[in-house]
Amino acid sequence: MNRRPMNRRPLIALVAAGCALAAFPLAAAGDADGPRRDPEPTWTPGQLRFPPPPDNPRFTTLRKIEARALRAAGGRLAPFADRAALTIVRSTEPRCRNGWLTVGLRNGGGRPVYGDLAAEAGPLQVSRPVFSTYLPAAYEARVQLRITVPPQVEAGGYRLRLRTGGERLTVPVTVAAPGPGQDNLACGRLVTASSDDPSGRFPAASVTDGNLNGEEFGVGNGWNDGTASRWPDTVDVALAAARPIGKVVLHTVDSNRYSAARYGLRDWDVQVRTDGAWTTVARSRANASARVEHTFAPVTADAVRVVALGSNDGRFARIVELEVFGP
Ligand SMILES: [Ca+2]
Repeated sequence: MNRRPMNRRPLIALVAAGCALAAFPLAAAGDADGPRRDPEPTWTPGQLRFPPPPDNPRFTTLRKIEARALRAAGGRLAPFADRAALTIVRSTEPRCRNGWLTVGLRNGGGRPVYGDLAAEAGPLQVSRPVFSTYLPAAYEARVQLRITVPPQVEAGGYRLRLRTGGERLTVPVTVAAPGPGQDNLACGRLVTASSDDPSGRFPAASVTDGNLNGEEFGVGNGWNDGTASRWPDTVDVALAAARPIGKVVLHTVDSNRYSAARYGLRDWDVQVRTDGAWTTVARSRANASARVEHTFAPVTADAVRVVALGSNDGRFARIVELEVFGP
């Protein structure tokens, strides 16, 4: 894996927020995994060759939708979301008051089209108010959407409204006051890593920025160590004070291009610091998932450390977010 995204040929146009038309980068002619030919796009229904995922993390993979979803869409463009409702914990630290879901639009018609998906959740904020894409017949386009709770917004019930053409979809969003063990104690806290990639595109501080979007790995969200194929690597999070903790959640890289099973962190220990001494409280071995939750007997600690021992490609430690919770 080359950690630096490569130049891609423009294939599809996408209008991001602000409706500016942008070139849609696609497959590389080759990368560290071996040479790969660009697909020849033929947009005739039934003959479309599926393009590999774009490298640019701002864009989403197109994939063929199921016959059932086609029928449900009634032969038209329709918005969709990957969950029926969303709950966001109103964390003590404002920057971690956000939730994620996958949304998109489906083309249930018989012809390729350009489609717009509008997303609005006032007074909550959405990371992408407009998602617009070329969409072949019988395809869907997906994008990760972040819903952020502004500081002045209190706990309560809100709604995410999705709209494409005349079709609408509403997703209830509950903003909940943090209950026991729900406040992420790592959010916004100081991070210290054993090494950093010199490019500056994998800042260790992004491990506690509340951003869980693996698609932004390599463009500012997620830590990548700077010592290829050398282990262990460590990343420490200093808590505000000594606190009882009982759960640590590690998010490794997992995106359309860089799957956890191929590039994610595989083996690690979780340590906590009490009175200056580090103790191992949890271990992960042979992991292939994007998210791993460790629960352990409550312990009072003022810092948490991940000792990275191996990744699925054997090259680098990659962590998108580290969350720490009380018991
Ligand atoms: Ca992050």
